[in-house]
Amino acid sequence: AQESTPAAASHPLALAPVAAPPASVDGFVREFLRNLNFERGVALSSSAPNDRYMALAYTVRDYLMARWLEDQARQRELQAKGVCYLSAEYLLGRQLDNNLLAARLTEVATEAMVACGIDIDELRQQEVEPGLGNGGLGRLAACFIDSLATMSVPSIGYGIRYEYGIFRQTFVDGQQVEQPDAWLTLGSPWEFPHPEAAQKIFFGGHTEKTTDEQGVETTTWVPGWHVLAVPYNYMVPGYHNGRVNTLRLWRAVASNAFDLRIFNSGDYEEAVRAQTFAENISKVLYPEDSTPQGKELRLQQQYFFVAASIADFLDHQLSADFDLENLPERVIFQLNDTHPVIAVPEFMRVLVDERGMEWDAAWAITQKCFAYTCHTLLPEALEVWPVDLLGRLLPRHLEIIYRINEEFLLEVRERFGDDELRIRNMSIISENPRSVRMAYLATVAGAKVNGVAELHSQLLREKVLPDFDEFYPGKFTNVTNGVTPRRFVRLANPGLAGLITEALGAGWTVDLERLRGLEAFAEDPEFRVKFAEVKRANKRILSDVLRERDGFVLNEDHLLDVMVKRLHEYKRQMLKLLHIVTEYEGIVSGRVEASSVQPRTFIFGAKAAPGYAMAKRIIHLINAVGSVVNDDPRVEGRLKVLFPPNYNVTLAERVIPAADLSEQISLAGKEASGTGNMKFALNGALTIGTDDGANVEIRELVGDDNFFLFGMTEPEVEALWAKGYKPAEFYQADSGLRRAIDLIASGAFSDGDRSVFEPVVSNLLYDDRFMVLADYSSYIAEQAKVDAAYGDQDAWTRASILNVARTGFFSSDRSIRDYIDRIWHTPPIL
Ligand code: B1N
Repeated sequence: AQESTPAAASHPLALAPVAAPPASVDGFVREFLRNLNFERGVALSSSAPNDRYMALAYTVRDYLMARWLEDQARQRELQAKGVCYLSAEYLLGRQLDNNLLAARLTEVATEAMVACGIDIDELRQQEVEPGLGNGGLGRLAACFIDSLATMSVPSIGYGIRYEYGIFRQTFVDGQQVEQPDAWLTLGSPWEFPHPEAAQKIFFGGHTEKTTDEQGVETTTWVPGWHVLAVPYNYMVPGYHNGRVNTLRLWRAVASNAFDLRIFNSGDYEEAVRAQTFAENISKVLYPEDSTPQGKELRLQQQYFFVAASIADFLDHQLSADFDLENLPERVIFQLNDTHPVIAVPEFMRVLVDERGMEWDAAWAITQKCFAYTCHTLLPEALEVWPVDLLGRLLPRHLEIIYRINEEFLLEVRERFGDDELRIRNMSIISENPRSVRMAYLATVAGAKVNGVAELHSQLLREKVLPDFDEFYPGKFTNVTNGVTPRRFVRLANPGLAGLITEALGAGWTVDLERLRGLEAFAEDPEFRVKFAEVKRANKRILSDVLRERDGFVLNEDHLLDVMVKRLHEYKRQMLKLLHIVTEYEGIVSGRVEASSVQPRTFIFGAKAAPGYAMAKRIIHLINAVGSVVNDDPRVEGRLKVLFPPNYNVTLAERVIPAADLSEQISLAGKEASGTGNMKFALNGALTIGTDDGANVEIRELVGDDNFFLFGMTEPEVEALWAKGYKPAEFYQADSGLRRAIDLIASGAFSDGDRSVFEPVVSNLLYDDRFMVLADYSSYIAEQAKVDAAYGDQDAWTRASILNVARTGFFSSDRSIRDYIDRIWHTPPIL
């Protein structure tokens, strides 16, 4: 639009974006057929389902387009303070339903498809979800951009357009096998590529210092190579507010100039190789969750996307005459974990080297323009980059980091004297091997640092960064995570959504605290019946999905006990498994009458990082236990273990609304927040959980009577470590635990081969870093209470309603409000 010719701009039709087509069934049908014919080049009669899906998606876009163009223009005109959310991951999930809902088009589109003789459900199934994230951190980013749009906060999400998202998980003989996630192969109707707006991103080379006549020293970076960053824009429509924000994901493309040089040398193969090398940068999402790999390509990805994003913001979002001194009143860059932290030295480099600003002025601005969210407590999960790697890839940035560190440590000395131990502990550079601690760099640079749940933020201050908390009073804060009620209640659970609207009216979707109004309905027997019917209907829907998808049979009378999350030892899928094996062992040993067992179906969903051997063995064991338990006639079908492969957002939307029991059983002090825990509670599952992450806040809100608490508290965990933890002692002391572990060790789940799961067993007995055995007896006792409680269905339903009524706090709209109040200070623009 900025570059349109005067002639084009003077045409009366060109003065504003083309209006949306009429929001009628007829209008929709026309637009759909136009797209099918003109964009897909097919007639309805000869179209494939993918053609129809694409045309439907294009049609939804067409309805959003005018608003999107207007909002982009307005955001530039107003120059109001806005958020640049920098995240290496966005786990978006399918777009079609979300965008239909936001644009109030669901009914019109459904009727229009009926009029065309098309089953819209079949088209929904066509969409391959963009899985551009690993788990909670990436899904949180997706919830946040939804809330930012819904709350009309000026903002833009920046990230990477991975060609391959999180791998597709399959099981072969019960073991995980990863397949590439080729999500782009059938086309991607939701994105708008802009190759003409590509940014050059430089790497490598060396720096040179020059001193002018006045003795002023300047540094220039002479890079060794570069790639192009091509932006792909996605619409992020707010819910029913007519706003459409932007998510901008960068794709790496080889630059022509670079290729040409090699090509001219006559080496064609080398030219192609160079192209492949460049385009590798956005090829694949690293599948490690909470465990950084420290690979060079990963650092390339990180720098690639933040450098492109900063340049994009400074070059294209600011008005031409913008005075950079005023940046803190104009933008806040939110760092989603340490992955984008290289943005800090990049921002300094741009201000000082490219824009000629004095170092001190630039640093003062930087310290106001960044804020950092930490998502972990696991020390091994805090990213560090070896200095030699950084120096090779980004020599100028390493110099800048050194200077930031030097001046920071000088300040520390001024305050605390030459306390060398403290200095060493606070240095951004650690020794052996010399590395940059990215969390420290983010903490020094950030205006604010936040954890993601109350307990996590407290432990972050007290255990992980205590010296920084002391040095920077007021810098640390908390923003408890949240989830979007649009996707995870309205779309995932239409039955419940309808019931809530019937009871409370329509406003709850954007004001989730209104769910409080359901407390009164918990006492209404008729409402409880309806509520229980919704849960049952959701189980039926899940049952259909699992039959179709995996050939599983789900008994809808069972208590549905669900543990879905990444496979990680700290999350303790093994504890869940020991419970199942204990129940099974009780029956087959004859100590427990099968007919007296509360029928339960256990559902697992979990991907393991491909290089995480123990996690993969645990997956194997879950499948092995499942195949033995499910087929043993002595169990009389009362225990079932289902592990659908490839758990993702799409499956979550079916599993969560059907669940009775939500498993949130991490070792206290290890799960930063959790967000699945919130989704389950909002959909009426009761939680069995430890005092960890946001479980603490869930329990406070729903009340002790409506939450199954077990296990050690974080201080108790600390005390047990201090005293000396010997898992074998717990094994000796509890006969149920002994029998369960012995059964696994006996080869009962591996055709008598004791070696297969020996590493899992000995890890538990002799190491057990996450204290599974220490919490076992408390977990088993609490599960007995779950069984008893489920026996009184009406009381269970009441507790379930109270879970929904009291967890409105966990809307991501509230999280965003907290970010605005405590960190961003970016008022919504109305
Ligand atoms: O972030 C979520 C939290 O709810 C979870 O408790 C937390 O485990 C999760 C490196 C991570 N922390 N760290 C990561 C992901 C990918 C990666 O490469 C670390 N994910 C979390 C949202 O706050």
